Parts: sequence; C-alpha cells; structure tokens
Amino acid sequence: MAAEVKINESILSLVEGDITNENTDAIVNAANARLAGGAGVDGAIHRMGGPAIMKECRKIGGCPTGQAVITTGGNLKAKYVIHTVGPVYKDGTKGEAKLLKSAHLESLKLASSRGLKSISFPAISTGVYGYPVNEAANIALKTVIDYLQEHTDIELVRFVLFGNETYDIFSEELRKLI
Ligand code: AR6
Repeated sequence: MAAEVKINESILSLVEGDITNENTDAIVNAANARLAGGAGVDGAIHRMGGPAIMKECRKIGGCPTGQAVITTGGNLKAKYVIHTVGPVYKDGTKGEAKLLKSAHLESLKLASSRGLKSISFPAISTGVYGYPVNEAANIALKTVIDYLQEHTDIELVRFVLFGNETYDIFSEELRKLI
C-alpha cells in the first residue's frame, strides 16, 4: 500500500513496511534520550545497522526530547540514521504535541543542513511511548507538509508505517490535511 502527494516539487509518501529496508539518504530512529538502544524501531535499526551506529551514539552521549542527532547508517542501505526522541505520552497536557512537532522539525532541519535529499520517518512515539496514533499522525504530517512548503531542498519524505492499522490512520489524517 502506498499514498503520495506532491508539495511544491517534493514528494510526501506513506508506505507500509519496515524502515530498516529503506534506501533514502537517512532514516529516522525513534530513540530514547540516552541513545541507549531499546525495543521497537530503535532495536530493529541497531540490529540491522550493526555496532557502528551505537559506537557513534555513545560518543554523542544523549539527545534531549524533541531534538535530533545524526550518525552513520552502518550496514543499512540508508547512509545516515537521524536519532530523534519523541515525548512519552501522558495525558496530552504535558507539552507532548510541541515536543513531537519539534522531533520532526529538528530531524528535517538536520537532514537539510547535511544536504540530504530524502528521509524516512517511522511513527515516532506511537509504540512504547504511547502517543495516540491519530494525534501523532496529524502532528507528524502537518509538520512535514509545512516544512516542504517552505523548503525545497528535501525531495522526498517517506513515512514507513509498521502494520496496516498505522498505515490506514496516517492515510486518513493525510486526507484531512490536503
Ligand atoms: N519499521 C518501521 N516502524 C517500526 C518498526 C520498523 N522496523 N518497528 C516498530 N515500528 P517504538 P516510540 C513502529 O516503540 O513509541 C524504544 O525502546 C511501531 O509499530 O519503536 O517512539 C526506544 O529506545 C510504532 O508504530 O517508538 C525508546 O525507549 C513506531 O514504530 C522508545 O522505544 C514507534 O514505536 C521509543 O518509543
């Protein structure tokens, strides 16, 4: 399954799949603030990418919630991994939306600053961190759409969604936004 929209000259696409197979310049990792590795997409990226990624994460040391850092992609097809830290969802009144927006925005800015042309995101914060998928999808998609409307350097942003339930919710939220 796939959906695609054009924003200026850039493409925003949604696919169902495993982000560790992506061949975009960078893939985004839903990391934790210690960059210590973990379950979910973080575990999958380190498993597939090999120890070079963790070696750089240790050197960097950590990443505050809402910020982003970049490492090699190791053995992955993607050249780089951008590690960002989404918020843990409590009740929606603890600044979660602002932090989730910032996680996406800082990842995009980092990709731009490195001259990257394509980037893939997972559904940050919607697994272990408990963010309701529809709310997270709205924030993630809106942040990317706004960014691509203002910046033309990134040619492709892809959301790689694990399972058709998450894919369907992202598709629905995208429909509402365009
Ligand atoms: N490709 C794409 N999406 C995936 C993959 C994959 N290979 N594996 C899981 N997902 P989560 P979070 C989806 O829990 O909520 C870790 O322990 C998953 O189905 O990976 O931001 C970190 O170290 C869900 O839709 O990230 C942190 O401690 C989405 O990715 C914490 O979890 C995000 O789920 C971060 O939690």
